Amino acid sequence: MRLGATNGFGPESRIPAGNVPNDVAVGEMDGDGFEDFVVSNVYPGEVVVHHGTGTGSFTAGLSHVVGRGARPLAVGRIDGDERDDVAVAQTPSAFVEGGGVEILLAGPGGTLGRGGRYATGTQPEAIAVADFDEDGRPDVATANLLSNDTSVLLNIGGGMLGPEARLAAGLQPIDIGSGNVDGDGHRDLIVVNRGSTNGQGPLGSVWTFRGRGNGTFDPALTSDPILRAEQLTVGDFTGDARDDIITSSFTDKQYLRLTSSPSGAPGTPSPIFFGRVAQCFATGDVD
Ligand SMILES: [Ca+2]
Ligand SMILES: [Ca+2]
Ligand SMILES: [Ca+2]
Ligand SMILES: [Ca+2]
Repeated sequence: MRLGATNGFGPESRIPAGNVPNDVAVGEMDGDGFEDFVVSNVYPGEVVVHHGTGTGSFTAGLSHVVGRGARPLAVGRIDGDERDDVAVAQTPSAFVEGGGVEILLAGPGGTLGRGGRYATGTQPEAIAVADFDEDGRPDVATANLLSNDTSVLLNIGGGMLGPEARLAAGLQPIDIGSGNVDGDGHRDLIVVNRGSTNGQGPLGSVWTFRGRGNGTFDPALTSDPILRAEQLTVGDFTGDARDDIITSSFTDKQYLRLTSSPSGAPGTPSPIFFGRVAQCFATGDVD
């Protein structure tokens, strides 16, 4: 971890994680006003909370074991109180064949307690939390690598999710995000699929699903092919109030920007940076 300083970042400090850390998210887990963070560890399948002290240091991790294969996670106020909760995708799963999502509800002091477990498509590889039906309660969506679809699970209140709805999302969807790609105020879903990795099928592409504001989505608008797409991040990079997409082409070793059109369709992938291996990244206000 590096703390932001006046001119860049301070020195690195390392915080021990568990065995095979997979994902990390920042949230406010205990309601004390200081940001905390959570880490998922694939083995033994746990989510670990580190509480911020407000001075840039964090408490030793509080582990909550969820079972094998805790992988992508996201945070949000699932049960509507002042503490962020965790949605963590698991695969393979002890509770459902293929994959699923477990909700961990933050209690007083930021300890995690078990919420519900919900089936998703096979091997949920990425997870997003956003309010798709505009009822003020955050909902959950996953990108399911091996069932070639996305699962949308709407929050039904009381910290619980309803059953999944599936949307076909191309061959091997690998990352998912949410934003407003058409500027209409409704949350949209954005999925990147990597396509065939053995040359026997289609290339990858970015798919945008325009949200209707009620938890359902229009049929996907798809981008031009991308060689071995891997990750995406969503943000308004052009200042036109429509969210755009940056993804990476693992094979071409480059980042691509897709500028959203007024219809919400992903634009033509255009290179913005060449690196050695473009696989994993994020954007933010770094200055
Ligand atoms: Ca806190
Ligand atoms: Ca909560
Ligand atoms: Ca909702
Ligand atoms: Ca929209």
